[in-house]
Amino acid sequence: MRIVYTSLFVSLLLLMPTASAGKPIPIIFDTDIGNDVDDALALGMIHSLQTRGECELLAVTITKDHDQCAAFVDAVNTFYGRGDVAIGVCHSGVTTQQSKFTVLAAEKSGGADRYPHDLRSGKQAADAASVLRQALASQDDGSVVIAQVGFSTNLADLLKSSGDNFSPLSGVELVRKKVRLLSVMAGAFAPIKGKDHYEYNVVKDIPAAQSLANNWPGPIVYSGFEIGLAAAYPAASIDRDYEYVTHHPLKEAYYLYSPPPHNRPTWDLTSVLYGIYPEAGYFDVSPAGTVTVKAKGLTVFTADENGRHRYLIMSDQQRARAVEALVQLSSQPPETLRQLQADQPR
Ligand SMILES: [Ca+2]
Ligand SMILES: [Ca+2]
Repeated sequence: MRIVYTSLFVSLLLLMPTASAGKPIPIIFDTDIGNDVDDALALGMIHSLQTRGECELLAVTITKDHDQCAAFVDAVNTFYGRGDVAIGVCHSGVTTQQSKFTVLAAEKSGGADRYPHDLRSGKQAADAASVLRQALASQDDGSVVIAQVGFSTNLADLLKSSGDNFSPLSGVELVRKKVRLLSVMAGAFAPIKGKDHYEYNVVKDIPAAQSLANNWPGPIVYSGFEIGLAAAYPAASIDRDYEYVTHHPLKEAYYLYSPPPHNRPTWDLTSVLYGIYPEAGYFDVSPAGTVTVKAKGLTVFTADENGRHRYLIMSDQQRARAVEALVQLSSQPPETLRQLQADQPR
């Protein structure tokens, strides 16, 4: 019996690598949540990773300029038992249209919120740059990972910021001091169907993407469009793996955005996976270099041993392993499962 237990334990250890020895990685999630559903799955992954002791979600900052996004994020965080995570918003005018799925924040079941939350609107949330500064200032030097999976608007604003109540440091100095790694979903580093690809997260705010590439003082690893495209989320999982509650915000968001049998690319999920497990071999990285964001939003990589940028590379073998990890992490039940099952109106 002991042998069986031990081998099970060992295979569980092999299944998911551990991050750093001991301390959970402090992570900030910067997202255009609402524009596509991969942001929602990526947020679910972060909660599962926190449940596993691998990370601690410090804040979620939003680059889609619509008031319902913050309410939706608070609803998802509350679903996972972490409704007090700081949420910051932008006033950028970038992608102001109604999302297909953040409407879930306003959905009722049995006369109450289907997904309880107390942040009712982005109007009640703080400015993202301020939330970022507070989160960074609170952490140990060289410790924080940021996953940026939308536009670079908020991080460009952070770089422009000056000293405040949270820290006397400028934005650039605060980043230099506190951030370990910036894991970004943006750009494209391989042709798509034989052509240059002008990637959405860059194109929607080109000046911010340029500012990030030019002025971010630390390492950036880009997950290009081609990575998430090649590692689609198996839609069968949406119908199979989220049935532990009557209403699941990730499953319902997926259905509202583009329902099964559509296998949605895992763009944003790949940046979270790399951000927490950079050494685990889910991906390879390019040699060091510099990403230049051209006037129309094309991303061009130039190798340079002193460069601060790299981009992800994925083999077929790595893809199978990455997709398995992304499915396991996105669909893992929350710690609050029993309470959710008791609370949800049938
Ligand atoms: Ca809340
Ligand atoms: Ca996104």
